This record gives sequence, structure tokens and C-alpha cells, in this order.
Amino acid sequence: MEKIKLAAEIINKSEFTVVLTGAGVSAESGIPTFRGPDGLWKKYSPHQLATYEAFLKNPNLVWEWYSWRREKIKAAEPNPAHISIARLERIKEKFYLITQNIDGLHKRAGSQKVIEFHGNIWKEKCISCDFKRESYEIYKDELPKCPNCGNLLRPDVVWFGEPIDHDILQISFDLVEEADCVLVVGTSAVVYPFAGLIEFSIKSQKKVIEVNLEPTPFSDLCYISIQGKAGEILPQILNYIVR
Ligand code: BV8
Ligand code: ZN
Repeated sequence: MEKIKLAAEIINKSEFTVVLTGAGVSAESGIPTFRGPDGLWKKYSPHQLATYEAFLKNPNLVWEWYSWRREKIKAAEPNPAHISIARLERIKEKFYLITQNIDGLHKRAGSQKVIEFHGNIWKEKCISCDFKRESYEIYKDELPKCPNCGNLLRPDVVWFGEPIDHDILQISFDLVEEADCVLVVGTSAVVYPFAGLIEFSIKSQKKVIEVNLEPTPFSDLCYISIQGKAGEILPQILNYIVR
């Protein structure tokens, strides 16, 4: 309990709070994480499927995987971790959320100041022209084609080996630079450049508070590291946040 009170005290004193999240924040909504045993889909690891090469080689397989995830996400609800972060946004005057998650559950929980660092699973773009759209389709056999040029549409997410949008990268590092408190929730912190935001926060002596079921490469370097379920820990922290 002491760590929870201390974490709340730091957030209460914080002039500018930034929250960084990963798949662990959606685990209690039934969304498989990447690393956990449930991260595997049909023997494929996410790293094998979340690449442009994999898509060109077998677009049906990759779309089958994203359709499977769309179905899970459609059936899911934001959990108390998402809701706590949305509440914190309404309490803290200067606040921002940067997530690796493409599931859109933060926004469904009411978060507005959100950067989707790796894109959103409900967005699609053409592999050759600049056509983009939002779609809630679950593709079975027929794959989505571009109404402009007829080429394949792909999920508008960032795949391994692909750069993060330059503006998103710049704004995200600027936000972390301005923050005095960084709350890191449910990420294994191994995928870059997102993990670079955590590294930068620690190096520039921000008050970094980590909430994770397990230790991560940064746990010992954080100001506070709280081990537990985000859906249980974050509501407890919110209980001590002054409105
Ligand atoms: C790029 C979108 C270059 C798609 C994703 C530096 C060092 C080493 C490697 C690299 C480097 N720089 C770049 C690389 C390569 C690579 C990378 O980082 N590889 C890793 C594996 C080593 N990075 C890239 O390829 C990036 N692009 O570098 O481009 C470039 C530059 C210029 C020009 C050309 C090219 C792009 C990376 C983005 C890939 N896309 N997602 C999709 O989702 O389908 S990454 C994807 O995996 C997620 O978005 C997320 O980022 C990552 C998974 O991590 P987590 O979200 O943390 O999930 P995970 O399952 O791992 O962990 C869950 C955690 O939650 C655990 O710690 C668990 O304990 C905890 N937990 C579980 N339940 C709970 C909980 N915690 C609390 N409560 C619970 N209930
Ligand atoms: Zn097109």
C-alpha cells in the first residue's frame, strides 16, 4: 500500500503527467498480449506476422490474424485500468497518454489526449496510393481493395522494420521531455523506439512510476515499480488522487 500512496502523492504534485501503455493494460479486457503464452496465434509469433514482407508473401494470413484480433477487440470492453487513465486525464490539467496498443480501448474508455504510437486496427490504407479509411469489417475470404487504384488495403498500423510517423515520434519525445511524472503501465518495454521514451524519461530524471505484473528491463531504474494487475492497481492509485 505504501508504494500506491507514494505513487499517488507524486502524481498529485505533478505539473505534467504522461502515461505510457502497452498490451498489459488491455489484458484484463481479454485482449491477448504479445509476449504472454496467449500472444501466439496459430503457431505464429506477432513478429512473424506484423511485417510488410509477411503481408506481401501471404496477405490472406495476415488479414486473417488482424480480423481475429478485430473480433476479439469488438467483443471486449475497456477495463478499470483504461477507465482510471481516462479519469486521470480529466483530473490533471496537463496530461497526455501515449499507447502502443492499436485496439482503441483507451478512446472507448473516454481518453481524448491520446497518441496511438503504432496506429489503430480499425484504420486501413492502400499499399500503393495515399487512400486511407476507417473500417469495422471482419474479412473472411475477400480481402479489401483500394477504391482508387484497386491495390490491396492493409491495416494502418506500424509493422516491424517500419518507421514511426515522424510527427508522432517528435511530439511523443517532446511530451515526455516536458513531463515531470511518467506512469508506465503494462509494457515489456522491449520494442523501440517506444521503449526509448521510457529510457529517456529515466535518463532525464523524470519521476517514473511503473505498474506491471512482472519486472521489466527498467524496473530497477524506475522511481517506483509496483507489481500487480493494472486493473487493480490503477483504481487504488486514483483513490488517493486529489480532484
Ligand atoms: C523501426 C503494431 C526502423 C502492429 C507493433 C533498437 C534496439 C533493438 C531493436 C530495435 C531497435 N530499434 C528498432 C528495432 C527493431 C524493432 C524492435 O524494437 N524489435 C524488438 C522486438 C527488439 N522496432 C521496429 O521495428 C520499429 N521500427 O525500428 O523502424 C526504421 C527507421 C527508419 C526507417 C526505416 C525503418 C517498429 C516497432 C513497431 C512494431 N509494431 N505493433 C500490431 O500490433 O499488430 S509492436 C507491438 O509489440 C506492440 O505495439 C508493442 O509495441 C509490442 C508488444 O509490447 P507490449 O505492448 O509491451 O506487450 P508485451 O506482450 O510484450 O508485454 C505485455 C506486458 O504487460 C508484460 O510486461 C506483462 O508482464 C504485462 N502485463 C500483462 N498483463 C498485465 C500486465 N501488466 C499489468 N496488468 C496486467 N493485467
Ligand atoms: Zn490505392
